[in-house]
Amino acid sequence: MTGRREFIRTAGAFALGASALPRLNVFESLSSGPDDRMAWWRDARFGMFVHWGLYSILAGEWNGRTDYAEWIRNNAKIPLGEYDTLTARFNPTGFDADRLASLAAGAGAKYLVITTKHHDGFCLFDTKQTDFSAMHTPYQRDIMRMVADACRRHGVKPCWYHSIMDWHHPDYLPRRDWERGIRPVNGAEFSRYVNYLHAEIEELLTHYGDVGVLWFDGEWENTWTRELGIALADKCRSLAPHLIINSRVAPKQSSGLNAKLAKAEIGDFSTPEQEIPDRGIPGVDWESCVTMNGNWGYNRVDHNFKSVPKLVGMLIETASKGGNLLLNVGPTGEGLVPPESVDRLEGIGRWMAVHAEAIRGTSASPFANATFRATRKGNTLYTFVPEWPAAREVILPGVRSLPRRAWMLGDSAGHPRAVRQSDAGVVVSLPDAPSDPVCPVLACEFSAPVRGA
Ligand code: FHN
Repeated sequence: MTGRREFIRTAGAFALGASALPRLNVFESLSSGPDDRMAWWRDARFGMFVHWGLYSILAGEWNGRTDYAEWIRNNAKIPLGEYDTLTARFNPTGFDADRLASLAAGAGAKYLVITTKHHDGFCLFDTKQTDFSAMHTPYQRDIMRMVADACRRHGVKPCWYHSIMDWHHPDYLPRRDWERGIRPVNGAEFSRYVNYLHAEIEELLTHYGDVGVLWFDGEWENTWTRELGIALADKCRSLAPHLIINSRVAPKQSSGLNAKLAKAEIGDFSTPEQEIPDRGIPGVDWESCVTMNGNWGYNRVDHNFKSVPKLVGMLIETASKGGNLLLNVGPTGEGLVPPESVDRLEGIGRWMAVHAEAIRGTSASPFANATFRATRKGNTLYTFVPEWPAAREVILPGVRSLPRRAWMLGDSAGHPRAVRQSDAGVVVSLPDAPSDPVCPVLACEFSAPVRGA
């Protein structure tokens, strides 16, 4: 790390070799050493998030209100016993793990993070710790087994989301405010819940082969302490030394903006939610998780889906700022991926089929104030041109060395783009028509690695 920090402090130029120029860049991303546990994850840049569970059966609706999703048990104040009757209706015969994994692979996602247990406490896997699981429903199948095997068939890393907060386990505290009267605490022992949590994590990390990431959540209640977070992380690392753990294994150590931009103290990466930090999080591994519509869990009436260009734009934005994007789908109660989500995954996949090299394995943009987003990899700089400039050219601000080669990704003939020097920087000409309907990408290969300021 020091070498890297040293370079940044002294160089401050998007140049090749030694020639220094004014400080160009505040974005920086971490590069991976050969045995770096994080290497595959940093290289991937793009994963799929899957929120699926008992709540998916209700599809966001309760007592006439239709604006719920995975928080329906709490937000609709559904008593425990009543909610548990949903297990008798959990029989997602339409669920096809290969379909899910191939949708992820087809979109260009290299890992898939699926809810093994969300806050409602329902487990989608074959656990010996509770009967509140898919094994004790008409479905009687281990969904984590199905997903792990299917992911491997499609070259996608299986990863587990697991909620620390648990609205079902009798020893989990605190109770929901509204259920204190109907669900007394008497005899509840939080330490017993912690043992339960550890036992389930052991099952999840030892029964399904290599798991890429443990994506914890629900760590914000006052019963979950930093010490418990450290103990859980240690447990995970002892069971799976290569595992990547997110920052939410432990409660945030700081509040407000600092917390959002803070380096994960105990986990391996920070997790901005529904946002992409303005300047990324320099020097830190981070991953923005976002919904495709307005909900994580399935909501039948929520058709407010982001467009393919918007979603591709978010993938470009996270990569250009040195982070990963984790894009969510919420399957239905039958286990089907909503058609709007399928359309968007296939649309992103069409763009990634041509442009993945400008996302995967890249580092953050070397430019601080450019009017466009960029990524870099080795000697190549990728410039994203969603708005086709009338001048049919791109200026690489402050760049003093002419690229050896410049071309549009996807241009099968690889027509070289003309380049010239100007006071403002290198100017690269663009073809008359955009090379891609969503976001054309200009590639410039230099004679030396493109390094940040
Ligand atoms: O409460 C959860 C929410 O349901 C969802 O799982 C998101 C996904 O990151 N995390 C929590 C809210 O921060």
